[in-house]
Amino acid sequence: MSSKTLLGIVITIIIIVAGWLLINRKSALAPTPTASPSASALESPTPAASPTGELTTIPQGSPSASPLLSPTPAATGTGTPLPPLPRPTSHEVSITSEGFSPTTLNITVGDTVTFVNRDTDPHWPASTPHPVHTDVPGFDALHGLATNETYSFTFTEVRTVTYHDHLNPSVRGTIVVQFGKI
Ligand SMILES: [Cu+2]
Repeated sequence: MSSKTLLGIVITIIIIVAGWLLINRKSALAPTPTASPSASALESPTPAASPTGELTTIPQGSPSASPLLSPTPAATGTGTPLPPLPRPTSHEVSITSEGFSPTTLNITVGDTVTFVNRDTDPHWPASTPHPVHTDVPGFDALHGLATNETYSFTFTEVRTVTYHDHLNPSVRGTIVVQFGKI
């Protein structure tokens, strides 16, 4: 009986001690997270304080820094009317036995024109003059396009471009590259 009672007391003490330790842990853990935010809160004012310290020591740094900051919101303010700026567009010129269609195409600088051979015979779009194709460097399919084959070129200069079918130089076309609307 007495040993059982003793055992019961010991177990009770163990449970109490265990419970006490558990509570202590929780209470010890609880302040830790609250302590770390407060520590970070203490750290954040510190760098904020050091720039102000630099500003007083180096006055040149503060004027250059503030003009840099003020244009940023000004740029976002002007950014609102910017969406109307033209976006590069793709255009298609089909090639048939009758020639290029459309014969004259108006595009905006930066736009891409894709030539599609809709004919059974091969066609070779290339820049003026024949046969060197040097007027618009790079504007040259370099081979006769097979049926349904495409060739794309992006026009980056504001100008009127003339081109032809290298396999039938009398077949010509014009692309008018215009400024984008601002
Ligand atoms: Cu040619």
